Amino acid sequence: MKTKWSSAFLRSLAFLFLVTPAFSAERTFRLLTVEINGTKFWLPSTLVVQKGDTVKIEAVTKLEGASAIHGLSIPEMKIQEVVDNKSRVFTFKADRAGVFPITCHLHPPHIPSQLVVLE
Ligand SMILES: [Cu+2]
Repeated sequence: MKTKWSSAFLRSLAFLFLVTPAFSAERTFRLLTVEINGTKFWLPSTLVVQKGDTVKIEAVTKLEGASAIHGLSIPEMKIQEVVDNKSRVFTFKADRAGVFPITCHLHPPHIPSQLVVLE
């Protein structure tokens, strides 16, 4: 008897997930520039959001001196920021689905990250 109740409960829960419409939300990420063995990149390297979400990024570098200044660019979202060791916050709307590179426009050889916007 207990198994039947649990099964019905799980089916109801699955139904709720299927009929509940996706709605946009604010997604917040904290990105850091790091250097490992002479290679610089942003961490986390992948940001995943839903189309329509408002994306809030707090970016900062943890590197010292002149190498503390880096770019954070997502051209498809019209984002191009210069970031140093003071926290910088910016917001944009993920208005189209796809996989978009996040690069340092000041130093193109840096390893790109990616923004994944799900449909
Ligand atoms: Cu850079």
